[in-house]
Amino acid sequence: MRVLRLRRALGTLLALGVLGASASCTAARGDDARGGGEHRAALTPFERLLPAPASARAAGPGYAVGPGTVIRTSRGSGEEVRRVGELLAEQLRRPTGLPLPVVDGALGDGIRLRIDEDAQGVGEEGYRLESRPDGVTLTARTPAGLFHAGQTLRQLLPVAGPGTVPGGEITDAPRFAYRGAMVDVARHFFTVEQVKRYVDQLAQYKVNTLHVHLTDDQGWRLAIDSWPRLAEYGGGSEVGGGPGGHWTKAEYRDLVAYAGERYVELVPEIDMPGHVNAALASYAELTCDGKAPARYTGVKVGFSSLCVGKERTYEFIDQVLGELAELTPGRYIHIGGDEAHSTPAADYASFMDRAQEVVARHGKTVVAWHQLSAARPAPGAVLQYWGHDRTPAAEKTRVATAAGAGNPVILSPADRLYLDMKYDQATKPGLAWAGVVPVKRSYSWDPGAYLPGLPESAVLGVEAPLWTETIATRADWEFMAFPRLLSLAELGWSPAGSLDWDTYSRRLAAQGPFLDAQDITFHRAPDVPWQ
Ligand code: TNX
Repeated sequence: MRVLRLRRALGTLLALGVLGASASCTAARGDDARGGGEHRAALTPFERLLPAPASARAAGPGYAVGPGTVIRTSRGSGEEVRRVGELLAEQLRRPTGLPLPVVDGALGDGIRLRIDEDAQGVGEEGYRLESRPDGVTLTARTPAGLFHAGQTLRQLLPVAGPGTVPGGEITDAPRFAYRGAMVDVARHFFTVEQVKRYVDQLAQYKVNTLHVHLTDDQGWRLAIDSWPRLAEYGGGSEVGGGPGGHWTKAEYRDLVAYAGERYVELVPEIDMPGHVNAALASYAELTCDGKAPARYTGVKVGFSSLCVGKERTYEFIDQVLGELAELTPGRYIHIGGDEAHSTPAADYASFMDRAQEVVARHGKTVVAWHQLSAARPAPGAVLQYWGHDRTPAAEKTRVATAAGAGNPVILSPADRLYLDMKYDQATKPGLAWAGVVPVKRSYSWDPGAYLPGLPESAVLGVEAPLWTETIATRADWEFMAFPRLLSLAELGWSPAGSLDWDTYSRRLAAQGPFLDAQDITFHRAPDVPWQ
């Protein structure tokens, strides 16, 4: 019975061209496929890929990675491709135990990285991977595409030891341009080293954006030269009364560069006009009554506001956002705009008008939480939707209407993609205000047909935020993110036609050993058939 269901699900993928011709798949599966009984056939490496590629066809014998394997980049492709090759070598050395030198010269056996600006069907970020006995060729239009190809290659090899990349061909490209995660380093402080570890985890599943929530009532985490007390004093607190902390500009630059080398763009957020108690505590001149509040270590939201009527407020945001823009090679600056419950609606709208102007003046595109749609989103400003099934229809309509007027949307439904929601009532860390979110629920929805009136073309992509009111350790962070982060990765990358829980859950189960090998703490969710 189970086998039958599996066959049907695999059949759907085959029919959609996701897994290629059935004959070659069966051949590649070999004896496993005939294993029968109540044992499910083991997935072949092509079938196991997560996120599922746009198309894959197993055919013929593959390439055995061994002691003689080299990684080839050609001088003509430039320094950046060389760097992608070096990084791939570094990532493959540990699991394979092989030296994998990176050499100049595209011709010859081995793993070859090549840029072809005319490559078809791969877009800006996609790639082609061809595996034959004489080698594996990765082809892309951009170094980013080659990087993603390398991440696919990692999954085609065994968790440990050398192995054979199965013969065949993959042509792959993402469904959405924006595939993001967010981490809140304000409620609890995390070091740049900890965030870098997350960057590695994201990049490996082709997630290309990391939104960092840098400021909130409980702490200000980034040094700003023109307002030094923000980090020095406002950074010295966190939820629960711990010491907090902040990042220097040098540390932040280092994080930006580290992420950039892995094709992860940082989107920094300074939340305003609410969520600003740490700033008000640091500078009394930012409050309307001139009295600085105490630092805050609780978990309430919506009680603080910048003083909308004061000109000093706008000098403040101009200087802060100016310094932030200067640290940001990426396109976006996130200005929050959520839960401004203590800012009257008219004040909120006039404040957000000016804040959006400031961002534009510093050459960046605004991202804001979808509450901005109730004010006046600037042309091109991106709205991040964080509603859920019980969000009033009128609020959803407002977002869809703004999208129709030219404001692209990032979807972060709280009851699907909020990584701080509990898996079930027994989950120790986490909140449940949007409901509990089992792994299946995080996966089983379609971003292209999610909000009424919001066409797929207006969806920039998806993002999974991790708020940290209840999360203070790396173990809890990873436990909440994994494996639901992989739902996000697949929803963002894979074609709509390949989204299918039955096959996905088996592919996810196959990732277990890879997560274990990297010492990633994850929730062994009961709805996934872990081996
Ligand atoms: C809502 S989502 C918030 C955050 C909280 C989060 C907890 C959003 C834009 N605001 O301030 O941390 O819920 O899940």
